[in-house]
Amino acid sequence: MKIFLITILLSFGVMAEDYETNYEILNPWIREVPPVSKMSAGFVKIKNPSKKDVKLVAVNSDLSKTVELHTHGMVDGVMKMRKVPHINVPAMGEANLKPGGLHIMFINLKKKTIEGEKHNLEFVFSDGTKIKKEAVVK
Ligand SMILES: [Cu+2]
Repeated sequence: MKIFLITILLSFGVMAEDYETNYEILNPWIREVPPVSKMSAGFVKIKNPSKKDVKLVAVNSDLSKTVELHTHGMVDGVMKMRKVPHINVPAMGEANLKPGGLHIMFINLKKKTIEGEKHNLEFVFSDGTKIKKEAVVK
């Protein structure tokens, strides 16, 4: 009986640890743009409950030909976007992609963005984790 209980506790321990490496993709959304627009942006909050820092290295989507990770910054007094190689998601912390800051850039849209429609996004992390999540157009 004792051994049986220990076995159960051990397997719970393993499950808890597995769960901790699951990154949370919260409220992903894509900005609705006029049909003539070739670009749109996406936003999301990513939580990292694990004890290791991780990087968001890519987002895959069939919404556009190219998907990049971008940030905003001042260049000669003008707010400009620029591509970043990855976005850090600190251990026990989060990355917040929001208008005016870090964002997902959809370049050369293949589809129209229509409010309420959903598009599949795949978030790729530096440790090889891939998470699929639907993002809604707003
Ligand atoms: Cu951008």
